[in-house]
Amino acid sequence: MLSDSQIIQYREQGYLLVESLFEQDELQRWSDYFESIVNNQSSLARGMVLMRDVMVAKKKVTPKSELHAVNKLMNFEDDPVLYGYVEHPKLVQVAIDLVGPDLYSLVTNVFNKPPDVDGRHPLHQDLRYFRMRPANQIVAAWTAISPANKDTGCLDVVPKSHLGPLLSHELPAWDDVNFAFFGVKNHSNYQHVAIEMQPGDTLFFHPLLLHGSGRNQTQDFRRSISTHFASSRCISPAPDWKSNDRVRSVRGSQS
Ligand SMILES: O=C(O)CCC(=O)C(=O)O
Repeated sequence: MLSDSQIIQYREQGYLLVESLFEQDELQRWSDYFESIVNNQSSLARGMVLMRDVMVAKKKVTPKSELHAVNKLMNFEDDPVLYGYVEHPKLVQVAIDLVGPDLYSLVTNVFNKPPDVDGRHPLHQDLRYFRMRPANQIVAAWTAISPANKDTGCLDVVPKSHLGPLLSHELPAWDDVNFAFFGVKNHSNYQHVAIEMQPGDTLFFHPLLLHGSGRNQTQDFRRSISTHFASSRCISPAPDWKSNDRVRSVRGSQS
């Protein structure tokens, strides 16, 4: 259960860092399983997509291994191992504390920022991708599997930016922009803070919070696992957002 001061911090700043929410063995299981999918030792669940980094796709970089080629795995709702993250009682409890009970998951990702590529993600607001409202009944969860720091390309956030409107987005004028990495217009004008995290730490953030991530300047992977939750009270224009093929009711979220 979150304390009142943690909930106030989330409401005022637009994000909350919960340290050590997961154990090392849980993270290892998800990480090993992710690697086994990339290395073709486990199969892709229905709808799962492995994304290659754009510099690898353009052959500007020759990856040292298949793991060095992949920047994310999307849509793991139908994978019981990885979806165990979304249904983890500790994660669900924090999400309930922030947006209320009866949750649905919207988006799922394992992020695998590899070395030797640009890999930056410009500042953006996730609400751009969601049809349901209100925004304050949606929350993102992003858990570090490996150390996320300024060297490996941790998340950067613009505190309190969730108090403003949904802004216009465009592709940044960089040479190598990964698929659909839209950023807010004039993204370099915003003052952001780096959120350095140890494995198991989890950042919860509001869908209007401006956030992005820098380049991985190390030879390690910066790996994380992430989802978004929305309350069943959210509504959307027809068709109902809950009828989307990737949306799932989160077991155990009624409590
Ligand atoms: O993991 C990252 O580098 C960026 C993730 C992100 O921006 C997002 O989940 O919206």
